[in-house]
Amino acid sequence: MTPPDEIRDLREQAVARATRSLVVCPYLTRFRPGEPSAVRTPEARRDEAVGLARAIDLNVVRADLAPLSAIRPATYLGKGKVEAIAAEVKADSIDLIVMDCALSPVQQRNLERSCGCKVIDRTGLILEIFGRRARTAEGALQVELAHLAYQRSRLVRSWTHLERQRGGFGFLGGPGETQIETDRRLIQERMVRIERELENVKRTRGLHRASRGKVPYPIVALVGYTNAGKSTLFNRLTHADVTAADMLFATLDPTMRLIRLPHGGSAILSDTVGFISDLPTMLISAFRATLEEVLAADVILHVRDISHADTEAQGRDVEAILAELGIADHADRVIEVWNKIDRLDEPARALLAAEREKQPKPQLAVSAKTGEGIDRLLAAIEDRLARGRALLDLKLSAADGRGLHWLYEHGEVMSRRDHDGAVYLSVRVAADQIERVRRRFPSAAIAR
Ligand SMILES: Nc1nc2c(ncn2[C@@H]2O[C@H](COP(=O)(O)OP(=O)(O)OP(=O)(O)O)[C@@H](O)[C@H]2O)c(=O)[nH]1
Ligand SMILES: [Mg+2]
Repeated sequence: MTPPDEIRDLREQAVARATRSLVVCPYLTRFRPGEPSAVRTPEARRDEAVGLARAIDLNVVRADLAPLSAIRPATYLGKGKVEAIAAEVKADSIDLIVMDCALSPVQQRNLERSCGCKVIDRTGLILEIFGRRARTAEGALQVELAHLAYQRSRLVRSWTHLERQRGGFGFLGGPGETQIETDRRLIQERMVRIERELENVKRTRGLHRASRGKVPYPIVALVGYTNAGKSTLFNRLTHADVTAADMLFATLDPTMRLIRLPHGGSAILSDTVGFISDLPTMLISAFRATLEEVLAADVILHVRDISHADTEAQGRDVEAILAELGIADHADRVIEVWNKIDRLDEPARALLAAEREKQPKPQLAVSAKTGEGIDRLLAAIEDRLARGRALLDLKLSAADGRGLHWLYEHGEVMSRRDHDGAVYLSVRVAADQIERVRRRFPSAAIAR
């Protein structure tokens, strides 16, 4: 992190900590079948909303549930509830209300008027978090694009300005941030310019990848609900030191590292942004390019916090987002990683084992924290990568240094025996390399 970033972070943190916030979680009391979030309890949703508010250091003074029989077009909440909140705002000197729902611009403005303080909705909050976390030029551009799309959808007086800044959109106010009215045309122009810039960034990155393409490592991608333990697992597998924190959306920008597989092969592991229920669609589309690239991986590890009360709902939310990104057709590439088993006691583990028996999908239970199950996970990754590849048995002269070198470069040497001036190898190669190997080493025979 560069020093100016650090200063900005500290400033934003200080402003946020001084922002007395009220989290309000409206939920419909009528059950709506087919709604994925319906499986969560209102309390669980409230805890998550508080986690989101804390992710940008807001001082959460209270968190209220707001049961509703119907959504009011003007204020979202009913009149009585709005009055009660207005009284709370006064009594507790609240500066900001976080509404854990999607508000229309009119609802937002009306609530602000009635309650006498700023109001943001779930989308606004998530955008703010993403803005804070973006560290790369690409991440910042994608977040800005998403934010502009959000603004365009409202076109009301906004607290943001069109000056480019890394992220912090300044809904909390702060020095140097002016409130200006923006119009559709300005936003549109800015969006077009950002899209062009993103193209450039992508092209440069594409070049990097092209040079990396000479080393044909398979890609293994981590995906999962925010806070599931992706970065912790990334660190465990790569011996790296990526930020892992008990914080929603700790990671935003993709990170890649080489991992070693049990038989000496290598793969590139990528860590990326986590998902959440009701992830704003503008964020999905802004991050689509990055996500799609990550998800073009050979193996996708869907990391789940199996110790979380909402683990099922979280798993389903992630699957829904993957489906939206077109991954559903490639379900055979996905391995579920049931993480945090160290948090389960014996009876819970027994239940989990029984549950795993019933699962049609491949899954492995691990603890990224203690390392339990990690060897099995690596073996499973290796096994999955081996599909579509062949194991060849070869005999080379020990003097054929170049041939040996070529095999180590292009294949995965599973075993080697040196005997009487000859080298016996079992080498795993990609399907499209088999013919090449056979031409070069006519003795090569498919072992399995
Ligand atoms: N007990 C236990 N805690 C874990 C385990 N794996 C991760 N955690 C904790 O869970 C929290 C979230 O971990 P991260 O690795 O940051 O999660 P993430 O999926 O990268 O989260 P985002 O980047 O926010 O999407 C941290 O406090 C970790 O220490 C585990 O196996 N066991
Ligand atoms: Mg992370």
